[in-house]
Amino acid sequence: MPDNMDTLFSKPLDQIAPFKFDESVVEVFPDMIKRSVPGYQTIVSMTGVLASRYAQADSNLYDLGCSLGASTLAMRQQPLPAGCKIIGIDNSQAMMDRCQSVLETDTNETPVELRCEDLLNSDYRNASVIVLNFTLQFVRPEHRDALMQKLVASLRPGGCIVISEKVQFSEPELDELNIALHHEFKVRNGYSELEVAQKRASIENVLIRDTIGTHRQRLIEAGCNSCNVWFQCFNFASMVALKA
Ligand code: GEK
Repeated sequence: MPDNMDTLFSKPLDQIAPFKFDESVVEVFPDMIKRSVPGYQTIVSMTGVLASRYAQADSNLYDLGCSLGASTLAMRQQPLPAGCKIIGIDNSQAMMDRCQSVLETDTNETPVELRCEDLLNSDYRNASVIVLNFTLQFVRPEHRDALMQKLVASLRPGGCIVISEKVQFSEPELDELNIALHHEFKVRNGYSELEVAQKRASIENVLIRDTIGTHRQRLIEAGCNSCNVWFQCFNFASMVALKA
């Protein structure tokens, strides 16, 4: 079935409300994320490859902010050692309801548990892989360090964390350049200038970017031993951090 086209911001809006992951977003989500996030499909499918490389027998693989389960499915469709379980967490009930029906169409055998809860309050244990694909950016900045400490503490030695984010540049001229390139990317993917402007206004105080340096420092301070940017396009980057 073709994805429903994202037209949420196509008409002029009198008032632009802060962006929420509600039913209207769920309806258009696959189209929205593919046309808005450069490299999304590469990042999701390589998340499966990374998971397969670092997953350990009898451990948990977490997909935080799992939305409709794209990264969960990418992991589930790769060979994984015996006894792995994937745990998908998202605090949007609308996302989780749709995610459940998406997963029901997948026949792979690795067990998946979905939890509709705030990832800040979740219990993490016995992890070998933790994925945050475009999710940490929606967690209030003051909670990010403590969350990462909790996540890395739950990670087994030899495990990995995959974090994909829209990032900020410390140099204003580079930040401006990358925002402009991303804007052009969206226009070339069929969004109008009005749609780009209204979406930006809606998401402005909801999605808060960190620099790659801040992500790296947070991961290392939380107990990871190394961190690599394995994908970057404009102001979108995916990092993998390893715990020895
Ligand atoms: C993908 N990873 O397709 N607790 C739980 N979930 C949260 C929280 C929170 N505190 N804050 C935000 N979310 C997916 C895409 S989308 C990214 C992730 C985007 C959830 C939110 O409900 C949404 O489903 C997801 O994080 C972010 O690979 O839309 O740009």
